[in-house]
Amino acid sequence: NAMFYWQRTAYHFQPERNWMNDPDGPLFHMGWYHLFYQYNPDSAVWGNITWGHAVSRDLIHWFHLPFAMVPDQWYDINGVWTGSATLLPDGQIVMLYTGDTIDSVQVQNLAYPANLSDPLLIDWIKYPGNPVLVPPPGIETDEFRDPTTGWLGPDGKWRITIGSRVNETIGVSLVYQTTNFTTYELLEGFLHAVPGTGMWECVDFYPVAINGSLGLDTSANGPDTKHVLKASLDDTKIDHYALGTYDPVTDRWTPDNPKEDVGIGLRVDYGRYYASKTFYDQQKKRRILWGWINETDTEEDDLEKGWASVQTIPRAVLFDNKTGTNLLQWPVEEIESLRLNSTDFEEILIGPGSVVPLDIGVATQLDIFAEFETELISDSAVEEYDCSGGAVDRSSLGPFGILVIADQTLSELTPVFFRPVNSTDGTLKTYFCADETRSSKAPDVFKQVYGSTVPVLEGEKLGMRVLVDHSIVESFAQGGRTVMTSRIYPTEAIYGAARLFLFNNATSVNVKATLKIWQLNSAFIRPFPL
Ligand code: DQQ
Repeated sequence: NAMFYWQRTAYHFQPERNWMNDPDGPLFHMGWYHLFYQYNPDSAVWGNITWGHAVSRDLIHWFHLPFAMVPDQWYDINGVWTGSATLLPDGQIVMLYTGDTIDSVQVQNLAYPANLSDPLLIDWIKYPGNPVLVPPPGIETDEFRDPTTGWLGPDGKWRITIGSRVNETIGVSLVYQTTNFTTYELLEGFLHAVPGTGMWECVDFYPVAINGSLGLDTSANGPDTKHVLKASLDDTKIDHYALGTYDPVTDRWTPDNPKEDVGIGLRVDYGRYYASKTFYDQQKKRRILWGWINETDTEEDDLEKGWASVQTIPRAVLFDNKTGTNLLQWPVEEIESLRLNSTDFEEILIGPGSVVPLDIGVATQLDIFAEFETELISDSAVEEYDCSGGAVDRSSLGPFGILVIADQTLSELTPVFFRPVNSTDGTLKTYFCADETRSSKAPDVFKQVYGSTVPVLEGEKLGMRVLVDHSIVESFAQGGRTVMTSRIYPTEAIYGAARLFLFNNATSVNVKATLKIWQLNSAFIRPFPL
């Protein structure tokens, strides 16, 4: 449908047509990155879930391959649902996934590549003894899904964890031990449990180095590591994580800060984002995070368009040893290969209440770096603000930032901005927000203001990086401490009509902005020439 063509992205991963949801089983094998994903081959809405499969040399340009797995067995006939890959030390690849059975029971199944010497891993074999796990006593048969990547304990046994729910509202993650991935022992208790968080989907569990810029293999542990526990909350459709310590003897994980426990504290991404999953890239020694950007338009529109959803640009994940309280997420360096020409702007002055155009030509595919300094020009008040009022809600010290995917007359625009606040508790807080409320004139698009606080340390400038791709905006503050993704549907600010502006809606500060902005090329995402 030509009417929706501009809403396709140019460098985000997406199938050619139909519905996609969670990323599955990401891995690196013989020079190729593999991405599998939840896919409906028949329609642009969820159903008939099959594993789509694509490969890439660089995580940016992709080849679509034949489906890896289709729902064709009694134990997955209602869907080949989400799962994860484990690379064994002897080179084998183990894929564990949830099958929805003929009776709508959630079970875990094992699959493996038919031919490990095929770099494309085209053919997959489902283990004849499937399912390898069925819901244990006390767990609802439809609340047992999304096995993680395995990790090896000091006793030489592998562990996996699977999210669920107990006693109505307690989100939990079960731990199983195995030596062969075909038979398993359920451990008593849980890796972790958090009251009030409901069913945990797509649990992810991995170590991060306390110091250093490298990612860690999923089995790494020790005094120099922390462990991240992430759950996708079925009730709210939000991905939450927390930092903590994992004891491989008791198989318990303890949050660093119980007030910021899984599901009640930090989010992976404060925008349109769900069902994320990491993997360890053994080639470049980094941990890479994928996430599903779900839709903001209606199912009717998706059906008319013939497609729904994209994946984020893969992000490298590290522990933030400056704050000690959060992860850092950053687009993989390979995205820089898409950079074309760049434009620099030095210390552009933006007075209170003003908008400044940035003359960069086409503004639909951008990699924007922006730094902001403020100068107080009148007394600032002590105020309570957060992101919720959006970019029009003026206060002493903010908001200020950029307007992306805006048309010349500002009839459509998406502000991405900072809002520092002298809060009543005596601290200076900084919010990082994205306001979609004026992003589209299309009436049936869900529009929201997103955001959260971002840690800003003594002496740091405020800095954001924003990836713009037609209808997707991925925004990273302070080196990736707080991240949010927007799915917007402009109707005017499209192609050559899309512009970029700076704005300052603070009442008491002048803002000086310094920017470097790259135009980005499109990525090749197309069928493999088999
Ligand atoms: N999507 C899958 C499930 C998972 C959910 C089904 C999360 O395995 O729990 O498509 O989006």
